[in-house]
This record gives sequence, structure tokens and C-alpha cells, in this order.
Amino acid sequence: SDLIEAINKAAEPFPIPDGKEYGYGTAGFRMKANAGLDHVMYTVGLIAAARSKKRNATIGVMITASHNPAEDNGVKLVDPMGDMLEQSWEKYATTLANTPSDKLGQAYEDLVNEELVDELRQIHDRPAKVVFGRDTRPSGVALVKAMKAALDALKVDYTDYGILTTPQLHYIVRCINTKGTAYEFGEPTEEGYYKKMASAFKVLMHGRSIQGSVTVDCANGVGGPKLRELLKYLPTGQGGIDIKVVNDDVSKPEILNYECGADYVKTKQRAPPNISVGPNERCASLDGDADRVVYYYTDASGNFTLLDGDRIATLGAVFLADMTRTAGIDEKLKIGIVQTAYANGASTEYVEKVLKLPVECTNTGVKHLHHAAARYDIGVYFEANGHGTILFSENAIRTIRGTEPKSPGQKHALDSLSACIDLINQAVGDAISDMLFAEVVLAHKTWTPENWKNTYIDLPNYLRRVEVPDRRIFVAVDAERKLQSPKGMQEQIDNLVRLYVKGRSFVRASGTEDAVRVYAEAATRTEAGKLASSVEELVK
Ligand code: 16G
Ligand code: ZN
Repeated sequence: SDLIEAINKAAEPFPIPDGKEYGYGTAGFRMKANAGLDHVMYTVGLIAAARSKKRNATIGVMITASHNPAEDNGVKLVDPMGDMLEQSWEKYATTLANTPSDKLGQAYEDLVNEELVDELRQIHDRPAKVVFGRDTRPSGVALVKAMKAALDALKVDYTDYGILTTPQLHYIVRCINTKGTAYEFGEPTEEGYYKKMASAFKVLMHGRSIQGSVTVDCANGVGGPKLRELLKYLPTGQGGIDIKVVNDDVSKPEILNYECGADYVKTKQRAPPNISVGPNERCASLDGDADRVVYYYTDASGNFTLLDGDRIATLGAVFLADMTRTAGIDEKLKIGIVQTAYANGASTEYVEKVLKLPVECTNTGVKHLHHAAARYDIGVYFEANGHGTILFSENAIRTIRGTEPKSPGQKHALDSLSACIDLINQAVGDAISDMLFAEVVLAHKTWTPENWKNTYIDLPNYLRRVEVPDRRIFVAVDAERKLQSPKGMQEQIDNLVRLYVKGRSFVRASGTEDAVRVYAEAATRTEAGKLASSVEELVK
């Protein structure tokens, strides 16, 4: 047909390099930007269009490689509510990506026949709408062109939002799709994003003050200019916030994520070398697309303390549990915390034993945590590496916004909770929003970073990356806490773990790199190291 030909023709400039194989991984497609990613982008245009018709809604596309080096890039699809592409569609994304340009028309037609056909072809005839954004990587410009070629071939309506953080794009998608409904999310613009966040922040800060400043390392990525923009909307002085923005130079692509950013701080367990702050001053690091944040500080004797995603989760949970109690609605709302196997054992114990809240463990990757968290009224989810957010169910929103306060204290708690719903990005984990939320909670509790740290003491731990001949033989089950294959290896791990006080260890194949990861924790640093090394020996 004409459409098949139009698709094939427009795909010609974007061939698959010889021998290349693509996969829609944990966070979409990701690779060296010049290694055939333009072909992937073209096919993502096709998928986005089909998905838009299927859902009869606007679909988002975000072009970023997050914390990876500047020469990498990547792309992921965003579903109508601002969440990640439904998993059952990932196979289409992978199939189309691996289809040569001259066969793409037919491949698209196959997808249409499988997903978009009803008796009258009404689904297929629906108009499609796609919106997209990209991080500061220079390769993004050409990648956008490749995707537009597909959208033009299908005559799809689209809006290019230019440079955005990943969470901003997710926000915009959700705003567009909820407009005019009872769950309207906000104005679908960058300015709308800043305004919504700033006004919620002001409500939460009313009558409080934040101690000292917070230095924010933006990984020389998109978070820098966007955080600076947000600052124009935030109050300073009493009830305001003093944010010192550093590593926000996006004019030199090669310094993106270089010796800075959330991934650097989390994996190296140290502050970026170019940051200079006084003792006990709060620092936060964002990653390259600003969907991940970790905190840290250095004390007067030079000891570095990382306050990672587990810490942000527990901080948030403490605050929300207190607030729902004060608001008198704690009986009506079920709060839960979702973690992955990487969560420090001490954080899990703290949530269960001290906060007395349920904890759930899922596979690694935001989409898994997000879906689990959505089953609670207030679902707090964070990966240790700083990806995460807090979800409020429809029941929670109705209860918080519909309860008549009987005292000033109750009113304050209800207003605060209501502002949390707006401050915390409900679409996806958002470094900037998470950071403002953490600042608000610290201000409410008048906690220093040291107070925060002392809520529980992390078990010493190690994370090792092990290169193996074939990582696919490592099949993990039980939320990646146990190995099903190779046969017998789990028993061997269990035998090692038993030798250590508070020992815990697991092995899983990476979803983003050709390697296996070994995690180990134990009561002392030496023991954690020994356990990690002995499990590593098993795996090699
Ligand atoms: C991806 C995930 C991240 C996860 C990481 C694990 C998203 C947006 N990103 O970056 O959440 O922690 O993969 O990587 O879901 P690994 O499988 O290589 O350990
Ligand atoms: Zn990221």
C-alpha cells in the first residue's frame, strides 16, 4: 500500500549497521549515539504513533542516556499517564528496531493488524499525537530528525518540547492526557511544571525555615539550567530555600556526568572532587537527565556520608506517616514502601520494626517499583541509587482533599499532605521534586543531615561488577534475591552468607551492561568485603 511504501522510503537514510542487534531494556534503548541509534529513533516514531492510536491519547518520547557518558544516547517511550511504556509493548519496540529499513512498512502493518484492528479499522484511523523532549547531548538533534521522519511519513501530529529533564517530559504527557478530567495534573508546559512545584513548596514551607544551604551538583546535564529556572519561582529568605547550583555547565558535552552526578557519588561513595562545601553542609547530586538524586555530607573530621534513595524513602515515609496521623486519616490510608534487593538491610529493618510499615521488594528498574507502589494509598518507592517517587492513590487524594478538619493542627496536616501530592511528581521519579520534598521534611523536623543519618545505621556493603563469559545463564527469581540458575549456585551463596553476622548477598545479571552484579552486606566492613569476594569467586 501507499503507507507501507511511504514508511520504507522515509526509513532509507537510517539503515541498521551490519550485525547490530537492539533491545528495549530496563530503561528503553541505550547505546553509543553514532552506532545506529538513528534507525532505532525512526522505529520509535512508528511505535509511538501506534501506541497513541491504541490508547487514544498523547504518547511521549524522551531522548536521553541519563548517567551514561556524553557520547551515548538513548530513548524511551512514555505512556499516557506519564509512566513507562507498558511492558507488553516492549516486544514491538524491539522487533521494529531490528527490522531493516526496507521492511519497516510491512512490520508496521503487522503491528497495526495485531493491535489496532477492530471491525471498522476505527482504532487505526484515529489521529495520533506524540510529544518529545531530549537532554543536553548534542546527538539528540539528529536523533529527533530521524524520529520526525517516521512521524511525518505517518502524518502524525507532534510537538517538539526541545530540551527537558526526563521527569518534565513525563509531567507534560500526563498533563496533556488528564486535561479536563477530575485528575487534571497541571499546565502542560515547562512553566506550568515550575509553578505547580513552587506553589506546593510555599504551602509546605509556611512558617518554617530551612537551615543553611543545599549545594546541588547537576552532573553538567539538563538538570542545571532547569533547576536555575525553577529557582526563579521559589521563595528565598524566610520560608525559602538557598540552593547553590554547581556542575551546571552544559556548553561542554564532554564533561556531562564526568566525575560528578548521582551515579558517580553513589558508585564511588565520594563527593565530586570539584565540590567544596563546609562540614555538615547538605549536598545533593542529580544524574544526567535529573530523574535520580542522592544526598551526602562530610563531617568535621572529613568522614563522608551518603544519604541515598533508601534514606529519602524512609525520610518521606516518616513524614507522611506522621502527617496522616495528625490529620486523623491514618486508618483510612495504607502506606507502603517499595524497595529492590539493593536496599540496605538496615533500612528495611527500620521500616518494618520502627516505622511498622509494610515493605515490598521488586525487580530492579523503575517500572517494577512504580507498579508495586501504585497498589498502596501512599506508595513510597525508591531504588538505593536515587530513582523514586511517592504515589498517592485516587482514594488518598479524595480523602486528603475531602476531609473536613476539626482543629487547626488537623487543617495544617491536611493542607501539607495536599501540597505533597503536588510537590512530589506523581508521574515518575524526579530528582528536583524529590530534593525539594526532602528539604521540606528536614525543615519540618529541624533535622541536620547528621540527624537524618542517625535514624538507622547502614550495614557496610559492597557492589561488584563481574565480567562473565555469558551473563544470560544467571537467572534470578524472588525479586532478584535468589538465583535459579546456574544450578546449585544459590545453595553455595547461602552457605557463604551463613558465615557472617547480618550477612546478605545476591547475584543478578545487569539489565544495562554485559556483566553480572554481586551485592554483599554484613555487620562489619571487613566481613562485607570478604563475603563479596567469596561470592564473586563463585560467579567467575
Ligand atoms: C536502569 C534503570 C534503573 C536501574 C538500573 C539497573 C530506569 C529508568 N532505570 O538504569 O532504575 O537501577 O537500570 O541497572 O528504570 P543494571 O540492571 O545494569 O544493574
Ligand atoms: Zn536518569
